[in-house]
Amino acid sequence: MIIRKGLQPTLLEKPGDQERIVLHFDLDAFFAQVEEVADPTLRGKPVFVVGHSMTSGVVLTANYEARRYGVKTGMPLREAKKLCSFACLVPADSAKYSDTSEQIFAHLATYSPLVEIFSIDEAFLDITDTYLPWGTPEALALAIKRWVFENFRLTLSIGIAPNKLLAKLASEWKKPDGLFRIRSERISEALESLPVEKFCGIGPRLAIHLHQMGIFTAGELGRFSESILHKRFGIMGSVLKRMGQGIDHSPVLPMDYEPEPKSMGHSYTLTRPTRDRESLFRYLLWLSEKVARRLRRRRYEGRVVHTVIRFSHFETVSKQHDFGFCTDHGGTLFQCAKRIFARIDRPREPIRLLGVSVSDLRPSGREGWLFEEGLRERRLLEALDAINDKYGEFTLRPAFLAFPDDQKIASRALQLFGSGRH
Ligand code: TTP
Ligand code: MG
Repeated sequence: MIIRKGLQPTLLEKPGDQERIVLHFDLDAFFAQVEEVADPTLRGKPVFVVGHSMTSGVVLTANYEARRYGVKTGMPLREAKKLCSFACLVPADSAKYSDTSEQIFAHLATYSPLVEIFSIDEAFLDITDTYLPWGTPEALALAIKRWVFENFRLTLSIGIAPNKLLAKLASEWKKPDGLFRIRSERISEALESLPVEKFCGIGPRLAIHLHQMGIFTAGELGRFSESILHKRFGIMGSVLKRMGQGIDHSPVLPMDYEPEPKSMGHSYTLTRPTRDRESLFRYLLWLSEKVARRLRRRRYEGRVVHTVIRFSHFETVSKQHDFGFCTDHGGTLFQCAKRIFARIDRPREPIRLLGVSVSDLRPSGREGWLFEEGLRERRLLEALDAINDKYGEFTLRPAFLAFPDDQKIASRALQLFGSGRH
C-alpha cells in the first residue's frame, strides 16, 4: 500500500487519501487479431473486419498493418478500400470474439477481485491491494500480457495510473503491445499538451465546443475557469475541469456489480385487445407477481405503484399511487394496481397492453414483516420463491393463475388474493 507523497492537493479527494493503482487492459485491434489467429495466412497483411454484407457498411476494425494506410475504425468501407485496396476483408464473427473475451476476463479476476469490464476487449483492474506478490504493478501487467499471449496468441496494451481516466489514457500511449504507467508526480507533465479529444468521454462534437473556447489541450482545460465551464456545460463543466487536472475518483466496480435500480416493472401485450375484466385482472395479477418476484430476488421493496394501460387505438395512459409504505408482496401490488386500473379504465374500450411497475425502491427488510404476523407471511413467500427458483417460474402460483379455466375457483381465488387472505 502506497501513501501518496508530495502530490498536489487538488488531485486528492481529501488529504491522506490512499493512492490507488488502476490498470487498464485493452486488446490490440481485437477482432482483426482474433481473425489472424484463426487464419494465419492473414498475418502480416492488412486486414479489415467488416459486416456480413462485405461490400458496404463500415470497417469495424483494421489491424495495425492496415492502419498504416490511414484506415480507421468506423470508416466507410468504400473510403477504406481507396486507402488500402489490397486489404483482406473478413466478416465479423461476434460469437468468436465474445467467447475469447469472456475467457480472458475470467482470468483477469485472478489478479484482483475488482475487475470492471468496460467493453468487449477492455477492462479496468484495481490492483492496489493485490500487486505485491508480483513485486510491482508493471510485473503484474507483464504477467497478464504473457498469459494472454501464451493462451490466445493475442497482444494487448496496458496502462497503469492512479485512476481509471489516466489508466485508459496510458494504455493508448504505447499501442500496440504496450505498457505505460503514469505516476502521480508526472500527471501534470503527461496532460500538459495532450489534445482534449484523447479523453474517453470527449467526442468530436464536445471537442469542437472546447476548441471554440480556446481549449485544445488537457493542460488548458485543467486551468480553465470552472464557472465559465459550468455556465457553458452545466454540471459537466466541473467534470471537464477535473478531467483536465487528471482527477477521477470513480471506483473500479466488481464484475457482479449491478447499479441501484430506480424502478422495476413488467408489461404485457395481449395477443388480441380485450374488454374482459376477469382476464385483464388475471394479467394484472400475473404482472404484479412477476414484479414482486423480481423485487424479492434483488432484495428491494417499493412504495409507489404505477399501472399503465394501452387502449386498442394505441392511446397509453398511466397513473401511480403512493402506498406510504414499502412492499415486495404480489398481492399487495395487485390490489393497488387494480385500484389504479379502475381510475384509468374506459369499460367500452378494449385494452391491448398492461403494465405494472414499482418505484421509490429501497433495500428490503426494514418494515412490517419484522413483526410476528408479517414474519410468517415472509417465510411462506421465501419458501414459495425457493421452490419457483428450483423448479421454474410460477411452478407455485396463486390459485387464480393456477385455475384460469375454472371460473368459480378463479374468481374466488382472485377475491381472496386481492384481499391478502390466501
Ligand atoms: P477497440 O478496443 O476500440 O479497438 P481495437 O481493439 O480494434 O483497436 P485498439 O488496438 O485501438 O484497441 O474495440 C474493440 C473491438 O470492438 C474492435 O476490434 C472492433 C469492435 N468495435 C466495433 O465493432 N465498433 C466500434 O465502433 C468500435 C470502436 C469497436
Ligand atoms: Mg482494443
